Amino acid sequence: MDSVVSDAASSFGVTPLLDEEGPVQPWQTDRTRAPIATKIVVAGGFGVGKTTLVTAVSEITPLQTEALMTEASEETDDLTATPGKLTTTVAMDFGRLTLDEDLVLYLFGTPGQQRFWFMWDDLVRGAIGAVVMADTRRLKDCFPALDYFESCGLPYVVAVNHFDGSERFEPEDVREALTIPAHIPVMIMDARRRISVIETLLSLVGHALDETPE
Ligand SMILES: Nc1nc2c(ncn2[C@@H]2O[C@H](COP(=O)(O)OP(=O)(O)OP(=O)(O)O)[C@@H](O)[C@H]2O)c(=O)[nH]1
Ligand SMILES: [Mg+2]
Repeated sequence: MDSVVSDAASSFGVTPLLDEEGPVQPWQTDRTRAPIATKIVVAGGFGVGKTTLVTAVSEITPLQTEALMTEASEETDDLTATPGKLTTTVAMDFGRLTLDEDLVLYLFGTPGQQRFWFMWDDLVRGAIGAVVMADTRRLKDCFPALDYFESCGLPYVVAVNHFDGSERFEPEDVREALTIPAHIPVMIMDARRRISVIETLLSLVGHALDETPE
């Protein structure tokens, strides 16, 4: 792990959780079928559901670097949209998902708060693409992530995490509001539902393949 990340994790008293990998799968030892490992970044504004997404699909106990939020951050961290939120990511989330036995996705969730954005350059290194999460109640929070991936040229998809009780919009409405180009997938999803997250990740993998020169 990157030293910045591990330093940050230890200084916040975060304990990486133990791996629960289960028995070795046949494809893991079959040398003729080496799985392709890919790195995917999950980004978006504060409290949009990045940690929830990684946790929903990871087949290993996800590594989390959550720190309790205190009154000290009251003025910077707006909890209006997520009143039940008690913790925030201070370094990264990490999880793994095997798709189709030959494709392993390593998921790296970014910290949402602006004061931790200096870690993004390290987190995105080697990634094939990014999921930019958005919440329609605070769409502008995803602009920094969109700008970041636009400027570094990393393929991305936009995943609108639909929160219960918030108004439901069509993907095309969100595309227009965020001025997302037509070739970039925009989808409405639920970060808590594994199947919904897998659809989002498959769409990113397909999009990244389309965007990457042969
Ligand atoms: N109703 C609903 N709540 C959600 C959904 N996704 C996440 N939440 C809740 O919203 C809060 C924010 O989730 P997190 O996954 O911690 O958000 P995050 O983007 O990782 O936050 P930071 O790392 O602090 O930026 C938590 O209290 C979740 O339980 C969703 O799809 N629907
Ligand atoms: Mg988080």
